[in-house]
Amino acid sequence: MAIKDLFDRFKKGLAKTAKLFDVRSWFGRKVDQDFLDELEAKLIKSDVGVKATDRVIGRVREAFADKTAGEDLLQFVKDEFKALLADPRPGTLKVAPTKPSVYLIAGVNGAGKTTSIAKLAHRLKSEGKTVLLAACDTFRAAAVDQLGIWAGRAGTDIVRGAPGADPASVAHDACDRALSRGIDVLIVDTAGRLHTQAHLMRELEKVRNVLVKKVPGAPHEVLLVLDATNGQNAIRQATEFTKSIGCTGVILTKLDGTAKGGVVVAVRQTIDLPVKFLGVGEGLDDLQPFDVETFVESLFS
Ligand SMILES: Nc1nc2c(ncn2[C@@H]2O[C@H](COP(=O)(O)OP(=O)(O)OP(=O)(O)O)[C@@H](O)[C@H]2O)c(=O)[nH]1
Ligand SMILES: [Mg+2]
Repeated sequence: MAIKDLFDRFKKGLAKTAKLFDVRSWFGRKVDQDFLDELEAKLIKSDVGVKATDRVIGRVREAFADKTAGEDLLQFVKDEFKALLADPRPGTLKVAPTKPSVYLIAGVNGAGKTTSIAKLAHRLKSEGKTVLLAACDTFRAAAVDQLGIWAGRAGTDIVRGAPGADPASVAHDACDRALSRGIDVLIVDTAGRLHTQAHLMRELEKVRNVLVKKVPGAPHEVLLVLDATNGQNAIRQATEFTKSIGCTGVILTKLDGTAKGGVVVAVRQTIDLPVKFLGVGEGLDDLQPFDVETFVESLFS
């Protein structure tokens, strides 16, 4: 995708948070206590988190107290955000040396797991890769159907079990099929669950163990899907999920529906997981690889 398209999609997806920040309204104002209080309230509201907010406000006060807000202040705040988001780890998904690469997807109910899988499958297919989906959310028949419909749209194969089947057995069959057909990427969908539901967390560990046993080095990514509209609650979920299944990255969804786009900063600052993708809409093309530069520019556009 061209850089401009990428920027436009981010901009559209982050419009609500950008509107909250409303940088044009800063210009020409004196950087006094009122100004700093307002900026602080906006940062908190965007769910950047208290620590990051304190840092940005402190630094702005130091550098701009009693000056007039303009382009230089905006640039300063953008640079602060870029520093808060900087991550030396690659934003791309790990690719296994031998096929298939296996990605396990987890998260609470309704976070956007199945939709994100469809988008990811679509993206990987457009890169020329073969993709297989495993419908390990056997809890509801409708969940399997939903993934089936998405698989159809994205043009990928799907392995499904009977309703109520053991998710681990579906994972087992999916690994067999991916291995025998030389599939590039296997993506495993799971039922939504709360970290407090011990039996469901054990079920997830069981699925994970099957992947470990069946495919060398798998799962190559354990992606936690977080709903950005949950703001700070999403951070709590991430901490707990990481404890039990060892997540390797985050997909943050529904940024288009919220002014809490700052939660990306909170994810980076409070849980030590790289943000890999952002969901910015319900269409197949609405999953964007996370890029600090584009993200920050869109947030303050
Ligand atoms: N606006 C918007 N909606 C999204 C995005 N991602 C997912 N959704 C919507 O969120 C709802 C739930 O998405 P699912 O993909 O079914 O969520 P899930 O995590 O698989 O849900 P369970 O399997 O029930 O736990 C659907 O209506 C999606 O269309 C996004 O990035 N933006
Ligand atoms: Mg689902």
